[in-house]
Amino acid sequence: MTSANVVKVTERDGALLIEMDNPPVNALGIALRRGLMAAFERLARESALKGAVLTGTGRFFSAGADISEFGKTRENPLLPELIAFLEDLGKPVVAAINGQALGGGLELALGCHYRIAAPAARMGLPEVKLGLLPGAGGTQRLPRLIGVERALAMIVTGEPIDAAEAKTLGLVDDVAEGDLIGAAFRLLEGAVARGVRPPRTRDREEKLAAARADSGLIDRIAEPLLKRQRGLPAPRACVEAVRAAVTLPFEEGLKREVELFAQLVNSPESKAQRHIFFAEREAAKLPDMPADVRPREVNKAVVIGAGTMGGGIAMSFANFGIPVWIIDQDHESLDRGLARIRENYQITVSRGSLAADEMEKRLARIHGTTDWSVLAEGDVVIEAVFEELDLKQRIFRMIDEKARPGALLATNTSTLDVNKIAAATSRPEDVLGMHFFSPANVMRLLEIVRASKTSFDAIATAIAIGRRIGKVPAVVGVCDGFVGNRMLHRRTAQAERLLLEGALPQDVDQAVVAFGFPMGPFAMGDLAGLDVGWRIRKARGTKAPISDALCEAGRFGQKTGAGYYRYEKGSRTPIPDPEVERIIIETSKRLGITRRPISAEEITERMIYPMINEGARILEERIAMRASDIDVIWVYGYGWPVWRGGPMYYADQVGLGQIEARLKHYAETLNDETLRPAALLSRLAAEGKGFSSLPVQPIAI
Ligand code: 3H9
Repeated sequence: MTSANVVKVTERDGALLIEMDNPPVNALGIALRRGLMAAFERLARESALKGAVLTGTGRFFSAGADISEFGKTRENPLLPELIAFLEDLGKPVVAAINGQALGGGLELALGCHYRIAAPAARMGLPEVKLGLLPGAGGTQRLPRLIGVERALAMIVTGEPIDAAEAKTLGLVDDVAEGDLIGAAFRLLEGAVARGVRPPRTRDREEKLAAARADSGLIDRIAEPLLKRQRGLPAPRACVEAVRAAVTLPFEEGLKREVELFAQLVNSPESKAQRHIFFAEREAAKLPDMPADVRPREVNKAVVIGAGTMGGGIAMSFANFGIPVWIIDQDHESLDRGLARIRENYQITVSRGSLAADEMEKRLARIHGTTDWSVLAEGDVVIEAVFEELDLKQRIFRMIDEKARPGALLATNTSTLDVNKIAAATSRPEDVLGMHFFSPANVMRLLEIVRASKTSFDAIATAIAIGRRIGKVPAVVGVCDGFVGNRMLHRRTAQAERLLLEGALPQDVDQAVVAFGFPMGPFAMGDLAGLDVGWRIRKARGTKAPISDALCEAGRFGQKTGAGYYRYEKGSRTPIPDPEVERIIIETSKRLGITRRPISAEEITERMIYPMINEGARILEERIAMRASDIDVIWVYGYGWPVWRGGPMYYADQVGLGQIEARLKHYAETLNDETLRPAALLSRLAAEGKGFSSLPVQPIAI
């Protein structure tokens, strides 16, 4: 891409219109930076030119720096220099913010002398979500425009604001209804006519006054913001950079920002977060999908089953404007399900995260019925009933009879064979798994399970639906538990063993939380309910001695006020319980196991490494296309800390040799064959390679 291709410059009435045209998002890579610099230099050079309007094409002003350039040698002009040149140009430049202006894109607009936005524009500094801070002057210029309090909130949370709010805060001078570029040129004309020196954001000091007069202000504002960010380096650095805007002269503040940015860009946390950014976008790309495949049109959804899962799935559709029917076999379950949906929305409204009228709009999109004929209405039908193959097959026969030709038919099974479910229909090419995670209206992961006869356009449709309802789709193959739960089972087995060998639930949970998960496996078990697994084990004839013992004692988790922990009435805080300790010790004794002290290090390794080992097997079997898909599944479905980049990425950082050695050690000392290193893991370890060296592979069907 040459700079001439990505920047269009046209002359209009003695001024320039500079358009960034670097699809898909106008990322400020080297070609765009050079093109902009050339345009700004021309503006400076040609005395007949009185100023310029800078805008973007498409939905984006600019989504910021080109993230793929980080960690490589970056070429001049760098973004901070480009912006400094623009700000000092001496001729007015108006940013016409046509769409999203994010990160370096917003920083570029902050360097302009005036800003005008389209009503649909959004502006934000999301660098913190990549483990970074705004490194092209954003931490110095934004507080000068909107004050320290709001600037800190935007920079530390990374959340964007809309055009109306930007106007109220003074981030933009105006919002243009209608012709944005025309309005931008009128603004430019007015500035030229006034003949004043173009105002530089760097010179505006008045909004820093409050923080300068009160040395404790920044920390008071920052404290609640940082609390939510789990002690990560980037949010703290964001605060330090904003502090520099207040305490140092502009140039020195900029220097401090650059220093902090350089530290962060090389930090393991940011590298992991950037890995996940790209991995998330790869996880729905199939190497064998023909380029001309298009998703089918979807305007209406049908969900079968008004249970917790079905309700959450229906809410996901309604939240994004898609009307949805819920079918259940009896009125009572249906009414209970619909009431639960209303209750869930009401909780969100009472927390202030949803307006009451928006709740009503969403509820109005959800219809309940016991009449199976509405199956014919659905462009997508999602079955979310009990995990019983017979039942699901019966339902799919009914779906096959009634659903319209071309409808996408999905099962939300988390364990069953999607091929067997598809075989119950006369159109297995339309059938796949859409595995949502609980609570389905909140969790972002969507495992899309490709069965052996699923057509490409069915998969493309499921991906498109997933994106439309705010999910992160990852396409996987058929096996017991698919990718996420199959790996989770390895962790659960070790967690149970650790209890038998000498640990207590709180020891295991603490190690897992210290690693970065929001919750340990036992607190999570209590939240989900222990009785479900107990029932499945009884049906399958398998055992988990401690969990079984707890269930036999009526301890089903939070819902009974007791599980691996006890709970005070109305509280969700787990409290270690001597009664549980007694049950655990007794079970160890009954099974003839001598308990021993177990270190936090051993717990962490046995919580993490067996999952990585299972991930390797999953790759061997071509259930996943890439190691990074597994990372995405764990980050978005199971709370794996994003700053550790997912299990397979983490494994590469630790070194596969080390992981292999520890697994061998545990397999031998614990006499546990499930811990034997997978062949793929051993091969890569022997070659000194990581999972990231593996080429993308089509899913085995
Ligand atoms: C920064 O600015 C640092 C500065 O402060 C300092 C510098 C010195 N770079 O997400 P989509 C690609 S840090 C490179 O599917 P959407 C993306 O990979 C940056 N590539 O579309 C994908 O590629 P592919 C601060 C980028 O409409 C394609 O564009 N900015 C970038 O769902 C389409 O993306 C951010 O953190 C990028 N900056 O969402 C914003 N952005 O098609 C990051 C996107 O090959 N970006 N791509 O898979 C986003 O949040 C979303 O992409 C966005 C669009 C909301 C913009």
